[in-house]
Amino acid sequence: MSDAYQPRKEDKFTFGLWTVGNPGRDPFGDAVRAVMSPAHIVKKLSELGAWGVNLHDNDLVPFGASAAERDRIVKEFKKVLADSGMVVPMATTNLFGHPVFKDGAFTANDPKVRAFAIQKTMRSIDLGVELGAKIYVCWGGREGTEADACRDAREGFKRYREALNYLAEYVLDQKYDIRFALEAKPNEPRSDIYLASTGHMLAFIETLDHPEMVGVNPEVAHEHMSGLNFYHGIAQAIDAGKLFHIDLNDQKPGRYDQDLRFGSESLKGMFFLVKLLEESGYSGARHFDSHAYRTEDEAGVWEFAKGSMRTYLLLKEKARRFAEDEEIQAILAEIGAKVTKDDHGLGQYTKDGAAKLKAATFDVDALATKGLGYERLDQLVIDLLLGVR
Ligand code: GLT
Ligand code: MN
Ligand code: MN
Repeated sequence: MSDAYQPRKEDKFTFGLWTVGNPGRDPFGDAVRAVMSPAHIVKKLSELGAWGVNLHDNDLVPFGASAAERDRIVKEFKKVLADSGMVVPMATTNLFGHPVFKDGAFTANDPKVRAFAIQKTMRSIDLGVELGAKIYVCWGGREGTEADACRDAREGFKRYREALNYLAEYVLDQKYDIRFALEAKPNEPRSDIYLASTGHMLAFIETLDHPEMVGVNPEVAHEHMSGLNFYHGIAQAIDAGKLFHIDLNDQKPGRYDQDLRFGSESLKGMFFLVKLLEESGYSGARHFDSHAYRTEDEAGVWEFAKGSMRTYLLLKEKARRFAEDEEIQAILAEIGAKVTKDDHGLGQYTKDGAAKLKAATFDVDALATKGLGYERLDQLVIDLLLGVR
């Protein structure tokens, strides 16, 4: 492996404990790999060049553990982190695994379930803060329905909002330095999940009491499940100042949530994504939320982890070459892709200007028949990605 593609801490690559730790269980078959301890995962990932790990409360502390047991586990884990130079930039809560959450957590019909979900989340935020996390991810996997007769969907949003408002007040009250990142998914494990896409999340955030504390954590696979252009979604999140975190993986269109290795399926889309992340000044973690194929043993899991980071760095290098490619850049200048100060040719609105614009004549036929040359441009991108440029 060439050194140029060797991950470094500065690359900010992270993996969830649940990702490389995934033992390969699926709805049709049992685990194919042994469960790895968090300590082993942290050490291995550090050796491979990752920056940190992220976790759900129960990836580290078993459900129902006593306070003393929790404290012992956390103390030992902190030592492992320190010894291996790894950080925990993001934490989250498992609000989907236990049967108590079968009707949702924040949106469940039973108020006791909703209260339990808030209690579990507050404790999980405490844990995250103790480990140094600055981002708290909220993925509402069970916040949805099979039978829409069970509640007015508006009630679902209201409960979701109440929960997030409550948690934001908790964070403020505790003076924690942590922000929320909401993760959308259209379906699975529920038949339909509320707030199905990053776009839905962005709109919902503006209805919260503390929108400034809340952003998004988009996942490649989840937007691709909805047939959406992930690159566009990320651009919108960045434009809104809301890209707090990102889940990198891959997905074939129209299927269940595959959580495939980053870049293993949608190379071109992932190229534009990496280019955007790198050029936008996004400074958060590059988090891989994916897992190795079920065919793999532990060695295959580490190949998966190495491959995820390597592909990101390969695409980053391609983005650099795109920016330095004279022919590509000349075409971009020619077609008006470059952002200029007065890029709409409109300038600031004035009464006079609007009157002139209304009276102006356009050679519409010439504009309509002009070829734009995007075929040539796109082929140059393909040549670049396939290594002949
Ligand atoms: C679960 C889900 C992911 C979320 C994780 C955070 S858990 O694996 O499929 O997309 O990001 O809760
Ligand atoms: Mn995810
Ligand atoms: Mn997923």
